[in-house]
Amino acid sequence: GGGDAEKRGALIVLEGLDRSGKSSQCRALASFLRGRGESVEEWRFPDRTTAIGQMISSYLSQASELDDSAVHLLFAANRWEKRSLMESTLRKGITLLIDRYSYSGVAFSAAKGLDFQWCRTPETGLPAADLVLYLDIDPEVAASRGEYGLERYEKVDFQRRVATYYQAMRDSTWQTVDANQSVDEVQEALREAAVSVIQSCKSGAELLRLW
Ligand code: FDM
Ligand code: MG
Repeated sequence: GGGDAEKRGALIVLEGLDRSGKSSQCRALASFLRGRGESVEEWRFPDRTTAIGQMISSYLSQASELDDSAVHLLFAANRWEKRSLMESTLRKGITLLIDRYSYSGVAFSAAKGLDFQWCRTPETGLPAADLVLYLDIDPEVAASRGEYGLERYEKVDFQRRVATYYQAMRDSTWQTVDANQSVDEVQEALREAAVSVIQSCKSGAELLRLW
């Protein structure tokens, strides 16, 4: 244990169904943490800015078709192409707040009928989240939110299947927050969990790998 590990940032992931409020909660959580003097970067997957991300984005907006397994591997490759930047950022003491990660990768592809274990394999070796904040929302409530249904996976029956695969991946790093509550109540729950995991990463908690 050198000095670097003692000061590393935390890898915090927000997960949940489409329209569960992840993006706005991420933004609010980042500014809260910055207000406490933490260094924080907000990331999201898919990262649509890279060449791989553009293929994914075109697929999601239904402008192109791709084989289910091929697109699964593209989502994973989109994380691998960010792996070294993720690790060096954390080592600088910067906390990463990431909107979706490997858990989305597995849950959405498994919900299409791909084998759950096969889906996990290309994620193996990526940095594991120190904390997964799962925003638990009723798919019907999510569907009633603005602009739902524009992208490929935004259908209630599909999202219900996604939720069952998310449940299958829960481990000790997960905290489930009831996202049917008000925006402020959800934020309150996220803040507590985030502050505490940032502290344990500063005190030397090791960065683990999936899975
Ligand atoms: N999604 C996201 C996947 O299917 N696999 C993945 O690895 C990731 C990160 O892409 F429906 C799905 C989840 C969602 C869609 O995500 C776009 P955003 O958060 O709405 O951009
Ligand atoms: Mg979406």
